[in-house]
Amino acid sequence: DLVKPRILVTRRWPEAVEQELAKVYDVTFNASDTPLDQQTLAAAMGEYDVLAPTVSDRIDADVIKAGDRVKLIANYGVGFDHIALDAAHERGIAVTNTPGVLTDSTADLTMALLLMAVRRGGEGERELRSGQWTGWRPTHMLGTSLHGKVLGLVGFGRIGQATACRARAFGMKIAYYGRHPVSHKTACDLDAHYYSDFHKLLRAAHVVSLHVPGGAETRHMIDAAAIQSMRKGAYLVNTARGEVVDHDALAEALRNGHLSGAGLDVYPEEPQIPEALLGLENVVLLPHLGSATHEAREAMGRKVIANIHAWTKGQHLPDQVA
Ligand code: 8YV
Repeated sequence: DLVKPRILVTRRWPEAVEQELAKVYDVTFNASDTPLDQQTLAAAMGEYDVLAPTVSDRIDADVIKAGDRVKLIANYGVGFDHIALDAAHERGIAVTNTPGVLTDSTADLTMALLLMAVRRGGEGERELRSGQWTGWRPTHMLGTSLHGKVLGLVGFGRIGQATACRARAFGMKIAYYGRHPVSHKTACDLDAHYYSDFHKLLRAAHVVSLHVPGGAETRHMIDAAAIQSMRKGAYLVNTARGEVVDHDALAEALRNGHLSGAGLDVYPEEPQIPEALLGLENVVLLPHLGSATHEAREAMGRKVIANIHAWTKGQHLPDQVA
């Protein structure tokens, strides 16, 4: 206890949680506005006891093998597809994440994107700001009503279920695809129809929303064939991970009218936006804002801190993923 564990936090956090962490440990925050490069991350493996990265860091096997001081990777975020878990496991490095505390904020943003997409919010704002709005008329910028429509959730974990509860309040019917049906009661006690067949779920849904983890298993799950299975005029919403979607296939379907619209918060190589999407009116593009609320980002910091505390005391790690 004489020597405080050295912790590297790869990005600035909200001030309150930075202070909470710095009170107890020897903490270095990356003060710059840009992520650390691979070389710096690799060097850090030999210089710190704990690494607290974010989605904007690629903690690949090369980084993990570059040093042997780090014993805990306490990720600030729920998704951990940017961390090479196998390499961490091999080296005896524990990995934790921050589940639960960003569920509501991410489900809120999913609904925002969904509503923006079906009611053409982005398009309308662009028209107005560019001085092109000529006034109210009965057929101006008509969208799609949600009542009675089917929301097809791909993945029905915490965020998928929280999105379903919100969509129920808009009168949507809920269907989902996942490896297993969910047997427990969801937070809002809803009726949700389980499809064990992914393409059947796609055919049933007026809006498809993605809530699966990223990584090799889900890469391009929404490809040209999947989009072909979606109803003509359907919408796609993605607040999960960018690489779940083949964006060339998506852009083509948005262009040729097979899909009416899409709402995206995540991209395969952030902060790059797939070029083909930028010129399309019927896609709403947000800059990875899913968990971007004061409440969630502070709670995420507190979860990271709780995992670090447990680790320093040799206790069971509350949110261990590897
Ligand atoms: C986080 C996210 O802000 O938690 C996640 O998986 O995608 C975001 O909402 C990000 O991961 C921070 O690391």
